[in-house]
Amino acid sequence: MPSPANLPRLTRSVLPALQTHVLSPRWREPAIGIVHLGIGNFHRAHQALYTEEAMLAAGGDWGICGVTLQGDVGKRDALMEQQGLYSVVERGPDGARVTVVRALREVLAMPHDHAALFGRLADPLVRIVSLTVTEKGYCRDAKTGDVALDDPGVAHDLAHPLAPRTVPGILVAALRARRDAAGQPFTVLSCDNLAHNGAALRQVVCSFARRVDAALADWIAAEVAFPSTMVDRIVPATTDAERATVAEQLGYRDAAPVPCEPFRQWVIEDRFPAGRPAWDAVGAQLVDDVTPFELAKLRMLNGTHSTLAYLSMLGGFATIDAAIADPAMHKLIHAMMTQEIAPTLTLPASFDVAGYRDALLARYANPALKHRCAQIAMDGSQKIPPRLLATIEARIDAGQPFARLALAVAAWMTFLRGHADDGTRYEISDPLADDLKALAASAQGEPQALMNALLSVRDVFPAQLAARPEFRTALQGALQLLRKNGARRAVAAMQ
Ligand code: CS2
Repeated sequence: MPSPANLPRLTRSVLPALQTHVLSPRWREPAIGIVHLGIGNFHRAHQALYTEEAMLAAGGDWGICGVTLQGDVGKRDALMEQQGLYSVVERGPDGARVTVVRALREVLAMPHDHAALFGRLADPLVRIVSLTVTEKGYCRDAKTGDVALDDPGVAHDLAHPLAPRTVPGILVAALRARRDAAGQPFTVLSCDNLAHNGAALRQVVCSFARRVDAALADWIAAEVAFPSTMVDRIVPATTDAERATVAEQLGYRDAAPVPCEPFRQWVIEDRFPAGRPAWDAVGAQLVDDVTPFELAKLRMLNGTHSTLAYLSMLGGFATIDAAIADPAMHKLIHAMMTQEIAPTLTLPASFDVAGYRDALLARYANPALKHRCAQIAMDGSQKIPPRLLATIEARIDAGQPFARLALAVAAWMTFLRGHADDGTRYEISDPLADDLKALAASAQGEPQALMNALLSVRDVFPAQLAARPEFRTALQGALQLLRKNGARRAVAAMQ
């Protein structure tokens, strides 16, 4: 197999030689109609692919300008050297399928490319600004849902509204320019794992705007659409395995391929005053209200993903497929979905919950993906509330047990000690890592002290939930179970 380093680079000039690896040979280079904030693997394996298919199905100038907000000029340069091209490496039980994606036309890196970005955002042909910036990218106050004024980036942007670096700062500056030019606003499309993600982003943006210009905030609230979406595709981080697969199948070097599973789903509230790609023509579901779909996914998939991740970081499973292959873990997750999570969902009669559960378990078991538990374990302070705490609150309100959900939260709390049951150390990657690690260390492994210390973190645990005796009792029991038995035996005991 050729080494990728010795192969010519993937560029648009070699596309004619790759016609068996593109969605269709019929391709017209589109003008840019979408700016996407957060040009990570997930966007490139999900929305960008849907958007290329939509253009192939129904035309339209929906080329994508992707933006990295982390100043990742290496990613920008790697993709721009390929003229925006990259490969999606779909890994299923029956092998790998490589598809070269052409919809990405430009990549910018903030803050370096500030002028280019705002030139794009001012262009009336840009009718959608979409986002995958992960939960922490919203700069959201967990207690109020407004913009977090104590966020250093927000403080900078409020002081320098014409040189923004945060999502709310950039969106407000761009929408102000649209209003001042008497232009039509773009639609703001959140594609992150947050409940009611469009409404959540709208509240952050409007509360930021109100601090800058109340009339602008009123205009945004009245004129700008923030549809919510549910996005789903398991997309691990890129490894050399993807670069090797692309080299083998294409005979060209791709510096930024993206691995993913075969499954994908996109449910979108259909509110696009300035128009949208024909996503509905290529499998996306355009609906009036995405809520049932987003809660099912957030709680059944993301909630059990995080459960598997933290129990595995303690119990020594490196990947999701290895964890779900363990009979006790499989039984725990199956029962958690069936008995504790599914009853909290309000779903259409046509929604086959048992089928959804079984499909998730099969997706987790995909041996080709090697989705690392450490990747899913990142940013727990941002993920635990929407994925697990909201479900627990629903169970308490219904007077129903939630021992497995409590074990998941206890596993995250225990994970913050920084080592597995066998002593193997790992890094904690989380916006609140320093505070969380210090609080966990202060408890010195004592379950009640650990619970009291971490329940005091208001950016994670609302005061009302932290005070509920049912929650404290279940959580303390789970912490004691983990401390006494370790993760694997605790899971076995939880059957
Ligand atoms: C995962 C998600 O890393 C994580 O937190 O739970 O990225 C998950 O793979 C996607 O939401 C699946 O659609």
